[in-house]
Amino acid sequence: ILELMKTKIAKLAKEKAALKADLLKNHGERKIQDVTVEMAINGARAIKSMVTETSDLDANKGIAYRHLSLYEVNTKLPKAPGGSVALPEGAFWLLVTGEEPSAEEVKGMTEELHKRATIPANVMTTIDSLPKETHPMTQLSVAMLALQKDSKFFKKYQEGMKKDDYWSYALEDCLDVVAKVPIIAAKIYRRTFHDGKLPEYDPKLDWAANFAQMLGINQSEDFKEAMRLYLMLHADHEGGNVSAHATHLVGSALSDPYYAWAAGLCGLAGPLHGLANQECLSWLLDVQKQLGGQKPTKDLMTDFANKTLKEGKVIPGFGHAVLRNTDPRYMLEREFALKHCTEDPLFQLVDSCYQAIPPVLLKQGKVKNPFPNVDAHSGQLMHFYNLKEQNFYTVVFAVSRTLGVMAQYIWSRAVSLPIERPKSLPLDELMILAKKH
Ligand code: AMX
Repeated sequence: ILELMKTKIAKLAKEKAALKADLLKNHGERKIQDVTVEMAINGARAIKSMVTETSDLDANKGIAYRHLSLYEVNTKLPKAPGGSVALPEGAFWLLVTGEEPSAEEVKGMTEELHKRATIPANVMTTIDSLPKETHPMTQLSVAMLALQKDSKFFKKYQEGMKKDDYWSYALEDCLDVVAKVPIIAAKIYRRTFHDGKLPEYDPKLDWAANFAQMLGINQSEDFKEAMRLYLMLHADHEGGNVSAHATHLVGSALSDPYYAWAAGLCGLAGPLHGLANQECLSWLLDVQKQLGGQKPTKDLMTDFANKTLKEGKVIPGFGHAVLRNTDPRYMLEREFALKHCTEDPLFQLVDSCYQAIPPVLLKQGKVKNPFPNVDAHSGQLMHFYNLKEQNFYTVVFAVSRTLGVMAQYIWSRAVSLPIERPKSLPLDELMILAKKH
C-alpha cells in the first residue's frame, strides 16, 4: 500500500508543482489582499499568507478535507464492518493522496499502520520517568521528542538526501507517528489515571478502535464507533490554527516531523486552543451540579446563559473565530448522540443549550457567531463512554490532529514550501507606516 500511496502523491505533487510554478512566474506580483494595521496587531487573523493543501475552512460550511465537506467524508468514506462512521485512516488517506480511498485502500492503510505500531523501549522508559502529575499533554510532547531518535527524515538529511526525496522520507516518519501516537496516548492515560497496565495492541482492530480498547475503560462497539467519529472529525482544520501553524513553521526549517509535531503539541496544549474542550465539559458539569437534578429546560438554560453573560464570562462551546454557522463537527456529533445516548442527562443538557443559547447570544448582539462549536459536544460523548478525566481530552484531540498535521507536513515538503519568515515590526514603526499610507 505504501508504494500505491507514493505513486498517488508523486502524481499529484507534479501537478501541484506546476501550479505553484505558474502562480509564482505569472501571478507572483498579483495583489490578493490589503494588510491593515489591525491585522498586523491582532494575530495575523485572516491574512492570506500560507499554503495548506489538505483542508480549507469555509465560514458557513465548515472544514473541507480536500474539497469534501465533513458530511461527505462521513458518507462516502469506508466504514468499519457494521459501522456507520467513516474510518479516520480513510480520512488520512484522503488528506495525503487527495483521493477518496476504496475499502481495499483503507484496509491497506490500517495494515500499514499496524506494521509501524511498535514503541521503542526507551520511549516507554522516558514516559515512565515523568512524575504522574505531569500534564498528559506534557507527557505526549516529551514522548514525541523521545521518538525523534528514529526519524528517517533526519537520518537521510544527514546523509545528504536530494530535495526531491524529502517528501517520501517525511511520509515514512509521518506514518510512523500516526501509527504510534494512539499507543503512546493510551500509555499516558493508563499510567496517569489508572493502574499503569496497558491493554495489548490488537492488530485485528482499526486504528481508532484499537485506541479506544487500549484506554481500557470501555470495550463496547459503540465507544469504538464514537472514537472513530471523534478522530475523523478533528483530523484537520486548515494551516493557520496554532498547532498546525506551529508544526508547519518548525517543519519549514526542515526539522523532522517529530520535532515539528512536538512544537505543535505544545501549542495545542494552550487554553485558547486545544484545552477549550476540557473547559466546555467543566462548564456543563458545573451547570448540571447547580441544576441539582432539575430538568434542563430551555427556559432554565436561557436564565443560566444570561447569568453567565452578566458575570462577564463567555459561554464555552459557542462562537468561533472563523465559522459563522453551527460547526458541522458539532452537528455530526449531535447526530451520533441522537442515535446512541439520548437518555444521558448530560446529552439532555447539551441539547437544551443548543436550543437556548444561540438566541441569548444573538440578543446580546456582539458575538459574530452565536452557534455551537465542536467543543460544546465532544466532552459529553467522551464522558458518556466513561472517559471522564478532562485533563486527558486534549490528548485525544492530539491523536486525531496528528492525521492532519502529518498530512500537511508531507505536502509542505512535496510542494517544496520554503522556510517561513514573516516580517515583524515594532509598534512605533507600525505607527510611522500607518501615517505614511
Ligand atoms: N459567550 C459570550 N461572549 C462571547 C462568546 C461566547 N461564547 N463568543 C464571543 N463572545 C464575545 C467576545 O468575547 C467578544 O466580546 P468583546 O468585544 O467584549 O471582547 C465579542 O463577543 C466578539 O467576539 P467574536 O468576534 O464573535 O469572537 P472571537 O473571534 O473574538 O473569538 C472564540 C472566538 C471562540 C474565542 C469566542 O467565541 C469564545 O470565547 N467562545 C467561547 C469559548 C470556546 O468555545 N472556545 C472554543 C473554540 C473552538 C475551538 O477553536 N476549539
